[in-house]
Amino acid sequence: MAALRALRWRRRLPGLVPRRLRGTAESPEERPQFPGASAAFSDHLEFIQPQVLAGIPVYRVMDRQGQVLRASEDPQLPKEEVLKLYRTMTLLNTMDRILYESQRQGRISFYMTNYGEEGTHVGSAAALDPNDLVFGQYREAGVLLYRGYPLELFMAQCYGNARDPGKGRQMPVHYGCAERHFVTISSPLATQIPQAVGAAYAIKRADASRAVVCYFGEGAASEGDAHAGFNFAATLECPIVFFCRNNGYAISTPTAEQYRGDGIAARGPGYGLLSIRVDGNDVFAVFNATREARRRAVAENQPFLIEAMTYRIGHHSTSDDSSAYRSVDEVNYWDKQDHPISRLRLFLERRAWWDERQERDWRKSSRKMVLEAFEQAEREPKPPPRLLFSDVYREMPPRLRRQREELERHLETYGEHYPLQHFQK
Ligand SMILES: Cc1ncc(C[n+]2csc(CCOP(=O)(O)OP(=O)(O)O)c2C)c(N)n1
Ligand SMILES: [Mg+2]
Repeated sequence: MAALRALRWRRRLPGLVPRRLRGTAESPEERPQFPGASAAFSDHLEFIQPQVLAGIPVYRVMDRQGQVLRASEDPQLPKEEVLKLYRTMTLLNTMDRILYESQRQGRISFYMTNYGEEGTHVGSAAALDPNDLVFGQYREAGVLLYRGYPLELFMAQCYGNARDPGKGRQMPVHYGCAERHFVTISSPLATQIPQAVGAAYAIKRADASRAVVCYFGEGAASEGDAHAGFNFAATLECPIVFFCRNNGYAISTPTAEQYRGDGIAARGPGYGLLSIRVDGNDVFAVFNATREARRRAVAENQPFLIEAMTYRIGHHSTSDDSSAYRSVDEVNYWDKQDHPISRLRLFLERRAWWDERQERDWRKSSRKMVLEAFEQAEREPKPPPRLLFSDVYREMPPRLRRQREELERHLETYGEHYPLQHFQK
């Protein structure tokens, strides 16, 4: 037993015991021998203050005027890459406006905008390898857009039409794309977190140089699954980047009611995760943090936690009216004075990489692209109703087959009461 304790002691503290501890109450024999902590004894009764980790700084590269604060932090991306960031962020914004409006007009059932969070999506997506596996929550459409997912397929999913890879069986915004390594969104909060860790563990065991990136909101971080995921990732030493979009709200719950600690980054050290807080409205800060976390996650098989501070400018979803719980002034501040798109545009203009005319042309042409995709999605028929029953089991169980036959009989008899002309046979 004594030998075992001595072994543990040596493993935990390689090297020598500091001279000042030798022969004192803190000598190895006197140090705590508990397997669960490596610490010294204390003779002061003192509770650790929750604020001990308060005020984790917000890493940024640019100020609000788009000026790089320290040259060494400039990621020095080539002009074309920075323009790609800008075009993706603005294209996402345009797609959001059109799909939001189309829900208001009753053309699709539901939608969630990404307004104000474009910097977190695009900055992080640009820092990843295209093969890295992404698990999203639901407000990360910009990651998929950056990876080249076509507008037509975003629209097909929201319309649930015959071109939707999910065959119209999911609510809008539940995108997924195997070729682009983007795992299909599912609504129950935080379920993606332990799944992402499992995938990262499998990747580590397969010795592949890939990372997993797992996005979630600060509200989802309160779920038990977040705890399970963080702890498994740390103990199994998985190559994963946890990316928290802290946008100030979980539907109507503001962060002041969501947690009492210093946000999500402060939890990282408790789990043994390397953690950082960044300005999510600074696309370069997001890029730098994600690139470094991703590089080290793969090189060292270590999990990282990034908390990107941002603001949800839109309502939570089309089922929400945020004027019931926040002021117009608050929203206006983020929309007009601290917006990731405006900040990147100011950066571009300082470099003379973009001007008013390019902006006008791009707004016009991108809107046209989105509208064309939108009109095409609307023209497309819906998938055949019988597909409702497929793809769950390799062989359809008898009870599902019976239900499908029942539906078919029902539609034969009462079909005139349904808009079957819009569905494929
Ligand atoms: C397990 C579970 N509980 C509750 C909900 C309902 N719900 C959907 S989104 C949401 C808020 C999530 O907030 P956050 O994680 O901060 O993400 P954000 O919407 O701000 O991007 C809630 C409570 C859900 N989908 N799943
Ligand atoms: Mg949130």
